[in-house]
Amino acid sequence: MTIYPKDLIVRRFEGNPILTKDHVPYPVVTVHNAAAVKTRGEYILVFRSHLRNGRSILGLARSKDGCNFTVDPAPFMVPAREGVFAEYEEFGIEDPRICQIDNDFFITYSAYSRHGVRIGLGKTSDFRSVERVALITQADCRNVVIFPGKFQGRFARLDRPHTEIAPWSIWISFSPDLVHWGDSQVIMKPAPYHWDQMKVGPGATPFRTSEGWLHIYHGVFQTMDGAVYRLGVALHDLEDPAKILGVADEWILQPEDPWEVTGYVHNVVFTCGAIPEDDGTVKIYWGGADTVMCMGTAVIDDLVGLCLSVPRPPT
Ligand code: BMA
Repeated sequence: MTIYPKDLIVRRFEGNPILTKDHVPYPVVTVHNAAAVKTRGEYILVFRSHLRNGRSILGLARSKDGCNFTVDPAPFMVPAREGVFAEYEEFGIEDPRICQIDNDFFITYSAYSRHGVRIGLGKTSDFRSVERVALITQADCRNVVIFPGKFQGRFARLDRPHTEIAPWSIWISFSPDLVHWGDSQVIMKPAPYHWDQMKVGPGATPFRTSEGWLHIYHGVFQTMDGAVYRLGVALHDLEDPAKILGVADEWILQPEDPWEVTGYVHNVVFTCGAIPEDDGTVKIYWGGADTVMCMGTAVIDDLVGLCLSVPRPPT
């Protein structure tokens, strides 16, 4: 078994946290759980912020280097005020993910209302305005990440339904058009007496490597001091993403910095976005304690190696 020195897998950026509420030119109390994408030389984060009423909206920040971000003057998305979306976004919108398909960027986000939580699908081509496409789950489902590719003519997504009789697990579903989804099956479950034993959920949008689709997910462990959110990695088959080639036994990131250990919710690192670079590294973005945004880099081959050389069973 390989023993990695502290922080060798994910190297935290020395300028963390990269975004806080002080960077936001409108009133918010948190900046966290950002989707991330790189397009035309620009890094974009679509982040979640709590308002002072406890409900969330989405803001947008831009950067030339992936580390130093400037927040747009106005929020990117606020809960819809009319139509079907208004009814299902009444309590706020949270935890976005971005998937690029051709020249369009599809944003999945959690829509909260008195009916539960379901997932909305938005679409933008320029990150200036966003069009709502559809609500793509029933209640109660969260953490939808869409693969940026097609599999035998169909799109694929990972998601995480809630159920009372089994620990919350990662499922996969397929769609011809991004709106209608089916053929659902569970593919990854928490491992008993393991760092992710309480629940697992999709994290960053998966990205292609030579060995498979790399998915950075979150896992939760319940302690006497509350839940601890950490990040792990799983590798999915390139042709059939329902097939998991390996899930790393060890987490790749846990709350350690003061702004990850203490905040709006203690002991949380939670990712909604990672950007693979041409030099073989990946920039991973995560929310710290549901309060700030942080960034770190990892070598993609190291993450793939963890999945394949020290795996735990996926289910
Ligand atoms: C999850 C989601 C995330 C949050 C995490 C830790 O259930 O609500 O948005 O970051 O809990 O509080």
